[in-house]
This record gives sequence, structure tokens and C-alpha cells, in this order.
Amino acid sequence: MDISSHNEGLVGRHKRQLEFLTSEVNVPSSLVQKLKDFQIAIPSWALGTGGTRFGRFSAGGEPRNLEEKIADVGLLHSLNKSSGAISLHIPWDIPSDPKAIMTLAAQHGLAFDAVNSNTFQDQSGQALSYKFGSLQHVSKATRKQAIDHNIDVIKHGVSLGSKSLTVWLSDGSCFPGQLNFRKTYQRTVESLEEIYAALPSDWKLYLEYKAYEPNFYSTTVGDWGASYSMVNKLGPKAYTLVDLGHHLPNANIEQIVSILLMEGKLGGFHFNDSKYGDDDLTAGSIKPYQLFLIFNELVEGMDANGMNHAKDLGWMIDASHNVKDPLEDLMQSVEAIQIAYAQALLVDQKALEIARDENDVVQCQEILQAAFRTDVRSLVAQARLELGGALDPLAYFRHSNARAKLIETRGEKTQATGL
Ligand SMILES: [Mn+2]
Repeated sequence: MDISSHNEGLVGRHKRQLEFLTSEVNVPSSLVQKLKDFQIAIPSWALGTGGTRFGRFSAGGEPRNLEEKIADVGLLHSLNKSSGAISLHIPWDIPSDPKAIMTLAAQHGLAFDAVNSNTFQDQSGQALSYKFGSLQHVSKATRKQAIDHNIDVIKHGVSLGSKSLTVWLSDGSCFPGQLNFRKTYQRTVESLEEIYAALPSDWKLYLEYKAYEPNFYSTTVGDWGASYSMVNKLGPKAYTLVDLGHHLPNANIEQIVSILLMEGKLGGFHFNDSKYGDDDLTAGSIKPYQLFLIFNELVEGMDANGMNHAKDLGWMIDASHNVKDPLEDLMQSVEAIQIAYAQALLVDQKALEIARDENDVVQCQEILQAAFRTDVRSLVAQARLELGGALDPLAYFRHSNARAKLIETRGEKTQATGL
């Protein structure tokens, strides 16, 4: 069954749901177009089973190389029409022939989003170890090796038409006294300055932060304050990247987002969800209200700054799948992000401002939750339908036996670099 026959069977019900919604709720005329424009990049490392340090259970048919990773994102994009970009990790995804890889991606309608460097593990043949850090390392030679790697990643990104570099550092310490915090910070900034100097003029550098893990006493870029102060020192092309799972429990992420946006230093997102820490679970699976509140701040703040919702920030998923089919999990994440975005677009911002000015706390909550409790799935489906995607991507993926076909061609126990 092709996508149009799949849609034919569902379109009657879809239209009834959409008509009911638009008769009940004031839907802005631009909303569906905004959903159509909104693309979320898929990370190359989320197409296979991630596992934990205790074990890894293969989903079967996982991509074995960069070409198959691109094919998987292409399959996803053909169904939901909202995953039109892939984010690569170097050295896991070094293209042997960048032109051929660009052609393949273009055939699937994909662009290359941010490239990611890796100084959190040692690669085979690497001269110096990152056991005690990379950009922060006490040895100048080790710092230089890490700087050179990041510059190399930028070059790979340039060859693929990417426009941004994401730096996440595992640098930190496991025990009190291990590091001089001040000198560690200064060494990290000096290293980042060298990487920043190698950025092409139309590129951005995203500096991700993370509270803990793999280091458990201190992380050198441990929170948004550390990242913000560093990207401010670097210059106008450097921004802070928010990974939802990289906060301590109960952190008010939407407030962090609002402040970074106001300061013009919010670069983008790694979407995921968590119960305890950096769980890398499906976006919206644990705290959908938090995801909505983040999007509410994004919509309000981006509109206040005259920003383009689709293009002015980096929208990426960062996830790992232990028990779900990776592609099904990614479909759920993309849908959850689109739902939160659509709900945020329904918030009556004018009425909310009036209620705030009147200190009508009850009304403020009513306005936000009226949007959050609206079932906007038919709006998201309508955007997909207009773009030629599947009304129900997950059902189509299952009915078409897509995973079984991947296992048939790739095998039951496959594993790509970085997975
Ligand atoms: Mn991340």
C-alpha cells in the first residue's frame, strides 16, 4: 500500500476531527503553514539501539553505515515530512565521498544540520587520551589535539553544506580537588576561542551544557550560566544549546529558555525527555506539559524578537532507544514536538498579558491550560497531508512492514559506528 491509499482510508475521519477542532477553537490561519515549515533534525546516532552501560538489545535491521543512516532518515521524512535534516557525529560519520553523500541526502529531501565533535572518548590510533578532559586538559598538546579535531569537524561540515558546530564537552572532574576551577574554565575558553576563529562567517557554534555524567563532581560547562558566559566571550556566532535532559531535577527549563532568548544567545535544542537525568527518552513521553511550556516561551520570545520560528534556531532531537524501535520512537518524538509547538501557537498571548497585568493568576493558568488541553493532532496531520506525508506515519510504518524489510536487507544483528 502506498501513502496515498493509506491516506484515502483515513481522510474522512481526519476531516471530521479537523472540522470539529476549527469549529471549537480559534485556530490562527498561519498555524498549519508554520507546522509545515518546521523541520526537526534527526541525529545520526539515534537510528540504532543505544542501550545502556549494562547492555544493548538490537532492534534488527539497524543502519550499518552513513548511507543507511541517511536512508533511515529519508524513510522517516517521507512519512512525516518534518524530519528534513540529519545531524552527523564526527568521527562516527566521516563521509568518504562528500559529494556522493550530498547527492544521496538530496534524493531523500534532506539537508545537513549541525555537525557534532567528539572529545568524550578516545578513538583508535589517537595520540593523547581525553581521560582527564579535552579542551580543559592540563596538557597543551592534548588541548591542541582536541582543538584540531573540532576544526576538522568544521571542515567535514563545510563539505556537506552544514552551517553549525555543536560542542558538547564531557570535561569535568570526579573528585573535589582534582581541578582548579578557575584555570579549567580559562583553558576551556582559550581552546574554544581557537575553534571559534576557524568558523566560516555564516556558521554558528552551539555550546551544550550538562549538569553531570560522565564526571560526577564537576562539569566544566555544567549549566546554562557557564555556557552563556563562555559564548558571550567568544562572539556573535556562538550560542548556548539547550538539551532538555541535561538539567538537574525540577530545573525550570522554560525560564532558562526565555532568558537566553531575550539575551540573543539561545542557539537551539536537543529534544528528549527524562524521569531522572539524561535519560534520552522520547520527547514528550514523561513531561509533555514542560515541553508545551518551553514552546510557549519560544513562540512568545521569538515573536517579540521578530524571529523566524523555522529557521532562526536549531531544532534537533538527541535521543537513545533501549526498548523501542528507533524509527518508531523518532516518529513519536517528532509528533510530540509538533503537538507542543501547535499548542503554543494556540495560546492567546494578548489575553495572557492582560491577565498578568491584572495579577489574575487563575486566568493565567486557564489560558495556558486551555491551549495545552486542546487536541491538536488533526492540525499536525493536516500539515503532513498537505506536504504529501502519511496521515498516520506510525500505522503506515507498521502496516508496510518497514522494519522487517530493513532486517531482510541488513540483517538481524547490525550495528553502526557510534551506536
Ligand atoms: Mn545533546
